[in-house]
Amino acid sequence: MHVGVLGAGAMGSLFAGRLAASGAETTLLAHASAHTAAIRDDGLRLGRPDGSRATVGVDVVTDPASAPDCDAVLVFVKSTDTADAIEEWRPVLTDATVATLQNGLGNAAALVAALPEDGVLAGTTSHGAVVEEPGVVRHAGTGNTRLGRWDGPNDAPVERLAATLSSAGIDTAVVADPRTAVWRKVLVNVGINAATALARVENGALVERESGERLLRRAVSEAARVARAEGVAVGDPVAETRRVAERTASNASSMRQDLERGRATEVEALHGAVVSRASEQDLPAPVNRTLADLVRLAESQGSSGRGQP
Ligand code: KPL
Repeated sequence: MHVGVLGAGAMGSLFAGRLAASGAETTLLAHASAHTAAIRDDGLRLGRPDGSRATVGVDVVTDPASAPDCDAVLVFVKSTDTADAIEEWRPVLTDATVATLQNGLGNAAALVAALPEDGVLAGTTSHGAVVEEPGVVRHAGTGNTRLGRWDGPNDAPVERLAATLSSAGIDTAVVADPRTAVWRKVLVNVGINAATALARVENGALVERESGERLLRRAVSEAARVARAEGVAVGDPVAETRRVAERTASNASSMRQDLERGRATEVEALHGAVVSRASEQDLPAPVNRTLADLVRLAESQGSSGRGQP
């Protein structure tokens, strides 16, 4: 099975590296950057959670016109870039099984609207990864990956993709209801990302300090009411988010990294999406609305306002 990995951020690079290292036919599909040039020239230097390092040869394609036919494409671009990525890489996506493992609400719907519906899978992954410098990615923590067909029952291509990922050391479960998996991950992100980005603290601060604990609980409980109003069974998302904050205590959340580097954040696909879905359900969402506005304000300062590169 030839797997395309769309997006060369930390997670896309990690998945492409693990797949290529396992011998799976893999192509990293991404914009040209110092990172993709370093991977092409010197291979991907992949740090493992146990501290060991390996250099993996990964095929990189930066021009959609030169992309190979792929059986499956894993989408890892930031949710802010989903629509552009679909347009740009449409020829590769049209005939493939396409799986979004991105953060946020709305990515699967954007793919379904643009591509043949029965080709779209959605899911989540909780691995931790960081691009340390161009060509160097550290797998900071192992996690779980879940995916399933967005509309319709799972079938052989879904099982094959999950098996290919699992053989590459990315433990992957096929789930019957990827909407629930996506919402559950969104609730975790809603509880952790904006608060840690705005306060510039590590994830663990949200379980170690009362103020952090309060923010986490309020943001998650409010968003969980929206999920439940949409008919999604979210279990005990506050407890789940606390567990993730504990497990990733020393991590800088992706939103914190984005803000500190002056990059666009995924606020619209997380808190922004919760607020608009809350209003569709006639539910209040003052905590998520405030967090979203604060992140937007911080984002509008850009890198110059924060003194970061
Ligand atoms: O997914 C994450 C993120 O930072 O986006 C969490 C789970 C919060 C870990 O940092």
